[in-house]
Amino acid sequence: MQFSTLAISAFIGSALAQTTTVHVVTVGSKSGAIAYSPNSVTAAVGDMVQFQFAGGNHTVTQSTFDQPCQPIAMNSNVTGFFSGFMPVAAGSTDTAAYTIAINNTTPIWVYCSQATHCQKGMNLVINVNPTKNASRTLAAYTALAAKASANLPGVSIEGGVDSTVSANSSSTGSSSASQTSSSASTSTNGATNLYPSVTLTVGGALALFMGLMM
Ligand SMILES: *[C@@H]1O[C@H](CO)[C@@H](O)[C@H](O)[C@H]1NC(C)=O
Ligand SMILES: *[C@@H]1O[C@H](CO)[C@@H](O)[C@H](O)[C@H]1NC(C)=O
Ligand SMILES: *[C@@H]1O[C@H](CO)[C@@H](O)[C@H](O)[C@H]1NC(C)=O
Ligand SMILES: *[C@@H]1O[C@H](CO)[C@@H](O)[C@H](O)[C@H]1NC(C)=O
Ligand SMILES: *[C@@H]1O[C@H](CO)[C@@H](O)[C@H](O)[C@H]1NC(C)=O
Ligand SMILES: [Cu+2]
Repeated sequence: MQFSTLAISAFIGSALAQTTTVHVVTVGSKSGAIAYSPNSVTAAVGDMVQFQFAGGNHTVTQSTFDQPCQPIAMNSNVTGFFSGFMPVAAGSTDTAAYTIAINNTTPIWVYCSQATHCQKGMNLVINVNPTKNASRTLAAYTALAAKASANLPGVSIEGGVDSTVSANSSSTGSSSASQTSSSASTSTNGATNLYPSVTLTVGGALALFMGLMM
């Protein structure tokens, strides 16, 4: 399985360091792929999954297993997450990213709500658990998706944090503070953000910590 992990070191002052594992998923591609890569992620509680929009105009939308191309809030009491549409301009060097926090190991089913991408198999699972229910595999989700009569976006953009990662230089990402409690900004130090194994430094942690102390 193609599987990338970033280590984030969050420094609060110089006294305390904390490491968070970030699983990177590439969304689309410059050549027009209608896919998430990888499309199955295993993540522990406290990890993050970062979707990096590499090309096209895609979304990350959470659904139930049974209704693959509908936002999860339509079919359950879970609010879920929706990245909104993330068009990538031709020739852009910065990559928009959308990062979610993993709060439990319940399987998370994800689809792209652009056009018929959900039906075409632009689907992903986090923490698939066929031991718990053998019917609930990614292949079965994709088979249900293929039969969906409509592909619906989320009602509002929520559940994750937006940032920007740069493919070729040190850059500072900005996060959207309203979406999760993790509002530290990130910066990359490498040129290999799409298939990375780099260390991110969470520069905002100190400011956040100081803010909490006031
Ligand atoms: C949400 O639904 C689940 C069952 O699907 C139920 O166990 C839970 O109590 C519900 N939570 C709320 C806040 O209604
Ligand atoms: C991206 O897709 C959405 C939904 O189809 C559309 O409304 C929006 O105009 C698209 N953006 C670009 C820049 O093509
Ligand atoms: C397993 O998943 C299928 C598909 O969602 C569902 O119909 C079935 O009720 C589930 N079985 C159990 C034991 O939860
Ligand atoms: C995890 O919890 C945070 C804070 O409540 C929430 O914003 C986020 O959407 C949750 N993650 C998932 C995958 O539901
Ligand atoms: C790096 O990005 C800048 C814009 O941020 C761009 O002008 C430059 O061409 C890029 N260099 C490479 C090697 O991609
Ligand atoms: Cu798509």
